[in-house]
Amino acid sequence: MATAMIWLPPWRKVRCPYCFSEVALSDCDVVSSRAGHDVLVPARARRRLMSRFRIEPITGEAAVRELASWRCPICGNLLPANSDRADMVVVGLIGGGAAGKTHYLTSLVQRLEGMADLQGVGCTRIAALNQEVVDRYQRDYHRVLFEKRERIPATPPIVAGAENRPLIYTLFFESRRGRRRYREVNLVLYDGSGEQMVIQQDMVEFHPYILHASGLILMVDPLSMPGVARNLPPYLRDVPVDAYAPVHLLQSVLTFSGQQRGLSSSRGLELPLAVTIAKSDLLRYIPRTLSVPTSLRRDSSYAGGYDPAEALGTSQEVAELFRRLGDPELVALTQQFAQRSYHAVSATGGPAIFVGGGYSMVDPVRCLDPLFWLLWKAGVIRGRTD
Ligand SMILES: Nc1nc2c(ncn2[C@@H]2O[C@H](COP(=O)(O)OP(=O)(O)OP(=O)(O)O)[C@@H](O)[C@H]2O)c(=O)[nH]1
Ligand SMILES: [Mg+2]
Repeated sequence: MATAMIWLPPWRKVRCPYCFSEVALSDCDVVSSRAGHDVLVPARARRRLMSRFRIEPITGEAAVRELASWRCPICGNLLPANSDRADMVVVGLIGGGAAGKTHYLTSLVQRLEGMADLQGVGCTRIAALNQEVVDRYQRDYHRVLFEKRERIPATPPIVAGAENRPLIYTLFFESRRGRRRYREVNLVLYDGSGEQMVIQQDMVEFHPYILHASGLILMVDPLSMPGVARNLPPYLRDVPVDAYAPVHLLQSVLTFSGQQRGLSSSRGLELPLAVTIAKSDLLRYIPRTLSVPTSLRRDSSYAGGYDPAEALGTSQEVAELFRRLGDPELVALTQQFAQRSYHAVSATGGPAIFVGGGYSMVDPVRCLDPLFWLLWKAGVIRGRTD
């Protein structure tokens, strides 16, 4: 099946994007993605000493015909077929129920697929990991919000025996490093039921991505910000919110991540946190005296590259707003994250219309800001001035 060998350093392991175990590719069967997952090259056939250091890339006609890939020996899921060469960035969306995570994810992917912003930061192509990801994004996200212009239903909790499936996209960057022409980055986007993730035991069992993410995007519902909620007209306050959910979540992240890394929870965590005010369109309905910067209404563009100074300026504006109008306990908790940034996004551009509950138009604002900050932090994209 293979046309060439790749030498891998013996210590090189890849992380499974589903169970987050570290596995050596030499321990993984190469299997077909077709139903039944026939084993094409068993791991044991490669268990001779040298084969631990030489990995056959999955190439060739048979590999394409079978959509061959490595199978994680721990959870049985198929690893991305580019696992021998790609970097992985796991972005975890967190937030309480109805905070706006799923609508945000929908608008984020739609904007990434538009390519103009990705090209601006040096990415030449984006590709969904497989047909399942294409179909699932189209069916559960894009069609509902952008074609039918309806609200996406709440994300169901994961039940025992099931697992949370991320959306995975490969970003291709032109590279002059080494012999490869492209650098590949697997962007793993995780969402989950907010109601479930605030229960500590369920978070650890069903949403392990929260503790294995390269960075987190915390979606904060403006209705959970006291200074916003009390100033909004009642018809926009029709949804009950668990205002304490983000506090609970960050407390859990700090405790468990600290424990995982062997730190005392009082030390700032290095995990990047993008604190993101969701549904920023609602901020238009609060009195002008609360002085929400109008710049937050304008969409951002990265077609000319990523400007860290500009991103920092916007973050400082949002941080100030967050301190003024947000829950003081949450504000203080976010400050425990040594690497943090503040953002305000609108996935829809406006509230759903009263009659029918759908959207007259969907016009997202600033959805790329939190993700591009995380990608910049992870070293995936360069700033214009870096
Ligand atoms: N005004 C406004 N409403 C939004 C926006 N995004 C989401 N909503 C509304 O907020 C509600 C909840 O949004 P979701 O994206 O489903 O929230 P979630 O965080 O995924 O919730 P769970 O799946 O229950 O965890 C929906 O009724 C949306 O219509 C936005 O950008 N602006
Ligand atoms: Mg959801």
